[in-house]
Amino acid sequence: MADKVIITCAITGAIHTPTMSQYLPLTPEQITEQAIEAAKAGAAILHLHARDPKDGRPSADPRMFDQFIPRIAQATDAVINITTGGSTKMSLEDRLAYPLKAKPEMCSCNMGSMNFSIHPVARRIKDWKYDWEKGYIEGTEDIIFRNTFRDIKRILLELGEGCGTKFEFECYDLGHLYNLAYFVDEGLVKPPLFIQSIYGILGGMGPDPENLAYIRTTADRLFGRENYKFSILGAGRHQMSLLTICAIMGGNVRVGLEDSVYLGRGQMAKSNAEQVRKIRRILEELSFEIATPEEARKMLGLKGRDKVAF
Ligand code: KMH
Ligand code: ZN
Repeated sequence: MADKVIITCAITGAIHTPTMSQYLPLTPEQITEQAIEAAKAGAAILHLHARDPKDGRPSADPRMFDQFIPRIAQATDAVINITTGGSTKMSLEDRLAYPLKAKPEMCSCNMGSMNFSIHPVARRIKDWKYDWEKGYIEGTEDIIFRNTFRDIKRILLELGEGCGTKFEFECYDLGHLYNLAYFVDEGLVKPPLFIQSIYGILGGMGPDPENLAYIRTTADRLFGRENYKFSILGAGRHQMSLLTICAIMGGNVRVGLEDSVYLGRGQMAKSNAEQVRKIRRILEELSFEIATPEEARKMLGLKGRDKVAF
């Protein structure tokens, strides 16, 4: 029997800024409310970043995470997945501060250094809500998202071995699968793996369906299909169509305002839950079943909510 489909919802991220959507959750209250609603709509995993509530800029401050992670955990049984990517401007030290404190069941782990840019979007925006946004978005033209082998090793050792945290391996390019295979060979990563392949970020793979097939067959060859769960996210307007293809290929899906602020062509998503409900509707029409948080824990070999520190 085919696996049920795990829906991950990435609630706010660090790519979009307040000007890009009035619905982007910024404050602990907004993040809490949208995360709970997304879980109720069917998201088994909630991928979470923090922001400064004063002006919505990305934050790595553990005091910010502390204002919403325990509240979300109390209200839902969804798997809490905390970013270690943070934003491209943060140091690894900062990116790891809250994950090491919280020891969650799952964290993201970005599998290579790369250009990671959204600067062309700045040309289309005339009025910015906050001062920091324009420079932040334009500045991505000249930024490297740093994830060296040593950085990744540190995450795997300190969070993986040290805290029993498993990872959402964020792979933006074919080479990132080979980087992951290197760490499997080194014995630092053990199955089942959760591979989140990413399409449509400027600096990574484009959103062509052919790339999906190529990544899937390469992952089969490198890891063996029985040893990993496949998931994808499509940035921006490619989100829903790529996710549908991925499910048909036996994979899992990630939605959320972190990856796209749209629901459909020219239509803003009014909440994260709205995107969860849309992909759920599509998948259920195609006779896929949606995994509960407990089923996702089993599929991904997670340590369980009773072993986290929040
Ligand atoms: N925003 C995604 C394209 C992370 O948080 O570690 C990548 C991401 C990175 O979610
Ligand atoms: Zn993220």
